[in-house]
Amino acid sequence: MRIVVLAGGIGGARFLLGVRSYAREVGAEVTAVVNVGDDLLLHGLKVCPDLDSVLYTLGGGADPERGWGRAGESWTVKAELAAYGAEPTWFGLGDKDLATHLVRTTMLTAGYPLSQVTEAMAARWQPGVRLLPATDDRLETHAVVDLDGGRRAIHFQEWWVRYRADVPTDRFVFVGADAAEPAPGVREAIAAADVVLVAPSNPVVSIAPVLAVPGLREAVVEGPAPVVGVSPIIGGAPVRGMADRCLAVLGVECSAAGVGRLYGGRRDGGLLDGWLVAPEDAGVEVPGVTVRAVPLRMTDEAATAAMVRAALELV
Ligand code: FO1
Repeated sequence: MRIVVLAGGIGGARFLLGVRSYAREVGAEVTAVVNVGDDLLLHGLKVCPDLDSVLYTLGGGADPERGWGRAGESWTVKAELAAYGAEPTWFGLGDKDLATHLVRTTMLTAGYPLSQVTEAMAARWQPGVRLLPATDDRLETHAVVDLDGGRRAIHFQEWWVRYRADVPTDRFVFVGADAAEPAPGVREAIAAADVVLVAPSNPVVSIAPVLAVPGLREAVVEGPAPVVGVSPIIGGAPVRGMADRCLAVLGVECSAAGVGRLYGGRRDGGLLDGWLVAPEDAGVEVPGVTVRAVPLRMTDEAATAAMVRAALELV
């Protein structure tokens, strides 16, 4: 069996631990199509937060509490950069994490596409699933905000880390999306999939930028595989992160129903055949979508694997 997962960062990484566990149990192959909209150039280095969260988490190198960056990290270089007054100081790059960005930037500068860089890094981390960036092309999520009396676009990371979403926000834009192509292997993986899972990642700034790559959403919706999403919202609140703030920007209700309807039923040109919601949200209805209530707290790999099993039983 072949499973494709559309995923973002921290929530996506945790979910992929369960997908991998389930896949090992049943002998399935897993391909993760990971968001690149969070990526940014910083101190001359290309940082890919979602790919790194997935790589470190599946490779056993992630700091479990933070969810991003490395375990046992040190911040010597960060302090030195701050001593020089090198901006931005609001985005912390750990010393171990820097090696990842140096290797990635060196390979990108040498002309390797991000998908091949990711493959090379997976050789070290052995994530146990195939990791593909949604695209090898530039695609950056920016937030259009009102700041200092004027309206302007800031990089998603500035919105997320520096302002913690606490700034009047008009909309998100996926810069470069219209010229981007699915990374090599993405279309093929989706076409060959027996099921496509939408991880409980942030629907607005993690899943949407994946689906914004021209041809990617179509590959999923027109593909043979049933599509099952997992709600990132339980009882009206995001399990982690700021999906509530992001949904508010779109004017979408922060609920399992709201996100289910945002993705939409495949029958009506949307994405989903199935939608997993938490017991707290039992009874939620999404037109044209089979909804099932199961425990959705990813407390450990077994709990997450049970979610994956429930998703597959649903279709
Ligand atoms: N998040 C923060 O809240 N503060 C940081 O200083 C920070 C640094 C950072 C460095 C590398 C990296 O891969 C991720 C980092 N993140 C940080 C998390 C990042 O903003 C989020 O993981 C995603 O981009 C949003 O899902």
